[in-house]
Amino acid sequence: MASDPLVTHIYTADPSAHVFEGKIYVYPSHDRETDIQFNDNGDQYDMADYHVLSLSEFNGPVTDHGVVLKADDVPWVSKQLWAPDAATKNGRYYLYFPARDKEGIFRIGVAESDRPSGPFKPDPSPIPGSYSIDPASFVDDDDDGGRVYLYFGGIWGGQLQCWKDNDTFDPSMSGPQEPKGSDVPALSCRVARLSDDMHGFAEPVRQVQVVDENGAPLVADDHDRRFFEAPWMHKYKGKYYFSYSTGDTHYLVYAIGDNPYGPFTYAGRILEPVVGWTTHHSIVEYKGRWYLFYHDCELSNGVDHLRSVRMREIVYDDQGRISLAQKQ
Ligand code: FUB
Repeated sequence: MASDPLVTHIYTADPSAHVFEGKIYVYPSHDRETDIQFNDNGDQYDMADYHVLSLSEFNGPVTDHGVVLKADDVPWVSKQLWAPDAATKNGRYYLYFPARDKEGIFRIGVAESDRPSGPFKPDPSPIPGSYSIDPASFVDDDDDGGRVYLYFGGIWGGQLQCWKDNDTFDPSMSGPQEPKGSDVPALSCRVARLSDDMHGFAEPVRQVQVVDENGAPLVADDHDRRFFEAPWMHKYKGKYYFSYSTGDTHYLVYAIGDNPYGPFTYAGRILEPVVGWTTHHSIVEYKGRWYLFYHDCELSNGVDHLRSVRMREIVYDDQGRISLAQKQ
């Protein structure tokens, strides 16, 4: 049971939803028509700008705030504005976005605005030490006064497999290459706390580990459960929920931990495969209910790079397990 697309006048994907100023703001990718053939490198996802959407109620009217940032306005970008996210601090708003730099390497940039609907002014260079794709911000309501973290990473076209020790890039590992073998640990999402000015990392980038019910790290061959791309972090009843896409098996899954760095114990699936190759999501609480934002390709009749963002309610059971609400 899919909801209606949030908007149908443009294609949108990779929704990052947050509650800002009493409304839900959604920061999606803006998919566009292209004649680039589908490949494992993701060249067909050739997006050139971002829009921001907002809404005040589940299944209510959605406002498109128009173009808030263009690739042409970012000095370091060559192409492919992929999945963005946003965060706020001290009344300022920050858009985090991945794109290929002039060497074809995915980096993560930041752009700033005085309002959640943009427009956003980009920094002239990507975040130092950033790489790969799919940034997801998380503001922790902890005792330390709201530390902000940025999760990121994606394998295959997202180039995570090309990076060793945060600073060595091996372009020969582009495409669908990842470690193989029954006991080789899976590649993992990255995380770093953001600096107070929100424009850089405050610490070295770390790996996020997902373990099974016995505490063993998930292995690379465990395609049904291992991290592929599209990380998201949210907190529910004091626990940290790390969720992500399994990529080539097309699930949205989650794992639970006791702090923002993990380890996180694999806990199950949130969403079964949708129409289209990619699946990407966010989870947000709004007016006491919880919502999943995701995308599929139903509106484009299955064209993988023309996706539409949708929204569904989720619920938690007594053990904190997530499922889709029966009544939507
Ligand atoms: O939209 C381009 C890429 O497709 C995203 O970065 C991935 O998460 C996948 O949704």
